[in-house]
Amino acid sequence: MAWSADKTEVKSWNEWDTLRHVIVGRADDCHIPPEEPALDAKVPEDSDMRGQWGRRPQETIDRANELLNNFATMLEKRGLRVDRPHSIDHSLPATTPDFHTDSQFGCMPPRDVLLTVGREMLEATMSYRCRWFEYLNYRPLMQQYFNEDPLFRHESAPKPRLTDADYHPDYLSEKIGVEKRLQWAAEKFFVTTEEEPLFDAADVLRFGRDLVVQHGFTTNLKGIEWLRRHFPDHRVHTVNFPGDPYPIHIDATFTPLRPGLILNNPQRRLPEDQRKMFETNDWEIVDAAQPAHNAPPPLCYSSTWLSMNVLVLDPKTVCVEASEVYQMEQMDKLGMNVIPVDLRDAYAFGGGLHCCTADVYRDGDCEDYFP
Ligand code: DAV
Repeated sequence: MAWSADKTEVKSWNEWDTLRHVIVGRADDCHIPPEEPALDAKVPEDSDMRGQWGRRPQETIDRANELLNNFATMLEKRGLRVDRPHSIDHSLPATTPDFHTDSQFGCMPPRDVLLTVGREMLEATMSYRCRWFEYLNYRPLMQQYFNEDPLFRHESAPKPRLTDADYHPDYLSEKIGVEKRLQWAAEKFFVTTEEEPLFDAADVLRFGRDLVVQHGFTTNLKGIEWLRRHFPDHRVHTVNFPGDPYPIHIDATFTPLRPGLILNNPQRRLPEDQRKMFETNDWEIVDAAQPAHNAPPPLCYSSTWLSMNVLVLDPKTVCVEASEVYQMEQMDKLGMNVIPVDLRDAYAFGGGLHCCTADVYRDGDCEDYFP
């Protein structure tokens, strides 16, 4: 049955079928959280974020909200339904019997927290203490979907304890240096241990029957095993991108655009031994274009490769950040219609166009692309 704007239905099996209903994050009350193990490991040693924490400056929050609101309005004008989270108070500390941190993170980006697989939305465990309660920003929407869609499955992965046993202390010593980090990443020695299942939703890409999951700082092997047991009808594949010294989230590294075509970050190429399922099914993996910028904007956790963090609206249409001229040009050559979206001043809040959204409904069903 065709999608209708008057009826809430949760369903999305992949990253590219026609998007009808989406969540767009908000920058409200976003904080730079205090130091904690897994977050520290992600912040480069020369970053302007070292040693800073507290509420983000109001003018940056206002500017990011302006861009996110414009993005939401543009999507609505194209006929999509757009929902927004309800910000909790992120200045409050997060305390459990196992840990304490003095502030939280924000209600950006939703892609990190919510994983939509078919008729289910799954709240990820998360692996940063400051993000432990982040799902609360989305609970009003989850309740609404639960009330309005009789087939919606609202799930939450087991909350992790996040004691010190979850983190390798080696990663926390100052000035490890990029070379050492690259070596550790190649050896699959990450900041998180295998104490308990951990994953962020943004480490997972959905290809119908297949889920491709990055093993890195924010997702450990137990987290991937948990996903495998949780989705018994799926094949779950573990991937690594050894060229990334700060491996969190797959969506600035590996970007499917449509069946048969994936962009791969040329500094973080998928190793040969992990390409088989794509190659034997005639999927093309092409190097993404270079980012247009030499450095991320101020107070930003992410790398310049947010250039390839795009939102696919349908297999022929893609939203690309408006300053990413090389990425837009490449999309055009690949036969995509490009919608430029101004978002760079919101990057600091946790990412680009894919990050700042979460799927609620895409057309299409669960297909087997790798038979
Ligand atoms: O390249 O810094 C950013 C991913 C955000 N979800 C990077 C990864």
